[in-house]
Amino acid sequence: MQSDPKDVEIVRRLLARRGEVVSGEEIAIPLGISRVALWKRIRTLKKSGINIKVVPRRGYMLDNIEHDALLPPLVLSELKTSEFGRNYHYFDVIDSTNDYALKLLGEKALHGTVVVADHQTKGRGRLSRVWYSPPGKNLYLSVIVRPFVPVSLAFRVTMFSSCAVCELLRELGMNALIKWPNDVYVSGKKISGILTEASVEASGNVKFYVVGIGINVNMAYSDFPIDIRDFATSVMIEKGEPVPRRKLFLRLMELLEKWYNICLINVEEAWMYWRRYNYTLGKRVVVDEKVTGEAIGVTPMGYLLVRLDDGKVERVVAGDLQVVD
Ligand code: BT5
Repeated sequence: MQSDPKDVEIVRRLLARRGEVVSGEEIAIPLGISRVALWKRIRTLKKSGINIKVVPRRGYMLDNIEHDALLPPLVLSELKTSEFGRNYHYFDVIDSTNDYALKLLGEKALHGTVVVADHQTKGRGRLSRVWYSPPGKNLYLSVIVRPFVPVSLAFRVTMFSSCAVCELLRELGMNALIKWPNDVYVSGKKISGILTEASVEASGNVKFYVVGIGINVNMAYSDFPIDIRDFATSVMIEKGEPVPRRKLFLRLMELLEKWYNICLINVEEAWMYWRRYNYTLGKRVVVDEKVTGEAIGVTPMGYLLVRLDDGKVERVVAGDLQVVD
């Protein structure tokens, strides 16, 4: 589901005077549409789930807004970014937002296009692992970004996104930390996972990147499957109360845009943030149950440097990492 700019404007005008009755003329005239056309649009917006009240002979009113709804007119009427999220594709249910972005939108899509779903039936992690994606609780989104680095530096795409997620959660008062290569952790548990995928031409040039981000927002402990319950957390668990999902999404768009631009202009600043709020560096780690030692750094390509117990330094390209102390 996408949104017509006029629908977005209708919602914006009602939101600006939230709780007040706004007459049909006050909306229809500036939009250059008739009152009947306005009524038809309002009817469609209501059907899509936006709770606009019709007050006979007086006009329309929006007061009780669902804070978790991610419907396009609600999101777009409040979005403050210049590129990220401006092109917004929303689904109540989809297999995987990354699959849709890679296969169906692909190179036709503008930079910053976002695919969002309330529920994923085949949410994926790396190596086709499952990303648990129940409805109504969390954020699942994929952002399409222009290739600003070659595929060898794709880690920077994961890096700018993890800086954005980390800052988002830190703004909420959580001690969020970035775990190499693609997770954000709070209280030693996974709260967010990022899956960066590139569409590459035969020549090796990147056509576009898709950054898939899953953030656990309003899941309770018992909502998680038993096997990950003790290793995963959510914003609600950490804060002790539910948080409005749309507000979180809107701020995430701003922070993604901010960190993308930082990466373009001064990647060292992004590295500094990434290192400062890192969960991995300086810790004793085990990667893929094979490499054990101290994580001492990350190369510009995103490889983890591990100092083994015999003093040799091993470069780890990818893998599953456990922090052991
Ligand atoms: C990731 O993979 O952490 C990347 C997850 C990316 C998900 C987003 S959602 C939007 C977009 N569309 C998609 O289809 N995917 C992206 P990985 O590092 O492989 O971690 C996967 C592992 O995390 C699983 O094997 C579980 O152990 C654990 N896990 C699964 N669901 C989880 C959840 N909701 N919260 C915390 N941990 C989870």
